[in-house]
Amino acid sequence: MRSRSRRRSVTFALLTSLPLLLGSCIEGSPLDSLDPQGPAARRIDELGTPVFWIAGVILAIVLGGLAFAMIRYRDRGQADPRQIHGNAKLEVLWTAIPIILLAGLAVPTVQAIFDLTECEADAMEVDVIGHQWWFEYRYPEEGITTANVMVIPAGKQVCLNMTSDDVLHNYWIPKLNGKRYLVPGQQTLLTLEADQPGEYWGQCGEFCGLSHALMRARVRAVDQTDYEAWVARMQQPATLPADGTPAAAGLAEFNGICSTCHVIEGVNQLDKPVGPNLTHFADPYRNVFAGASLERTAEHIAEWLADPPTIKPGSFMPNLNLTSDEIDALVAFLQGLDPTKGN
Ligand code: HEC
Ligand SMILES: [Cu+2]
Repeated sequence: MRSRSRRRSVTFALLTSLPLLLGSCIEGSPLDSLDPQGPAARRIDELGTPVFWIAGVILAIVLGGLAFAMIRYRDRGQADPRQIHGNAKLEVLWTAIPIILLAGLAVPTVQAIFDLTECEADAMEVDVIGHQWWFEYRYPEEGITTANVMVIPAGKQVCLNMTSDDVLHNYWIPKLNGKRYLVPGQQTLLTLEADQPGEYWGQCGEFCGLSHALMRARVRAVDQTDYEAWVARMQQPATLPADGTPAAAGLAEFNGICSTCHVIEGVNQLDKPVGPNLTHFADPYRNVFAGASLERTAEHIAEWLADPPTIKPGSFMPNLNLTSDEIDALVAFLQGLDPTKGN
């Protein structure tokens, strides 16, 4: 009985640690925090790597000593060795070494923590607002409001002023920086800078309710000229459909049902919109939606409109019982909200 239950717990331990072990072999995963792609993430990595090696050497020494003692002095029926108590020299030594090590590590760590909370004077600003379960981005100087995908120029520091509209959230783009809380009623600060143009994935880092796992984020870094072109088109009002097209029927639906929660500039205004700003929903850079959990394809938009809470449990966009004709018209309308197509 005893040995069977022991065997079972060993199997259990092996099986549960196997995925963890294999997970660490994944190459090129988008949320890899050991693959820094910007100065802030690199700063953290440069701190973590030496600590890892120091801790690794200590682990090897301690486990090696333990294994040696277990084998060399195992019970072979020999007589008890001489009993001793305490050794002042050794105890001072193994208290002093960890103190010196920890104090030595604390200096660069505290330094990095303070450096990472500072924005450069010429940094660009973006306000990040957390909502259950999506991130909103506002560019105060440019007058832009968008959601899910934050567009930034590569090679430039972006200073994020962050807060939350409801509960605690946590903004985390592992390849660009560590994570920081979004706190209701408070401002917190984080910097982002990407060395190269590219797509950087993120994830809300604080359990914030039912659809926390589907509260993701994208940062898209682009060349300065592409960034300026994006800003210019985002500052335009929405691209609206021509009369008589299927998309025009979608615009009518929007005005009837959706305009109480969503804003489309050039169509409606709200004091406090509940849902994401949809003005340029189909901009080529805004390739994901619903908390960056879905690719922006016609099929996904149709599934979303049919019943948001089945896709994101607890979603504050209710099932609006739309007919399939209404959904088709709305998909055409939403996919037409592309500022690169012009009015
Ligand atoms: C009661 C408020 C409410 C109404 C009414 C509403 N929505 Fe939403 N909508 C939301 C909220 C909240 C979200 C964010 C959901 C999430 O990501 O968790 C959302 C998300 C969306 C998104 C995804 C946007 C993005 O970029 O992530 C689309 C598209 C959308 N709604 C379209 C519509 C359309 C079309 C209608 C009308 C048929 C509509 N909504 C009606 C509240 C509403
Ligand atoms: Cu969250």
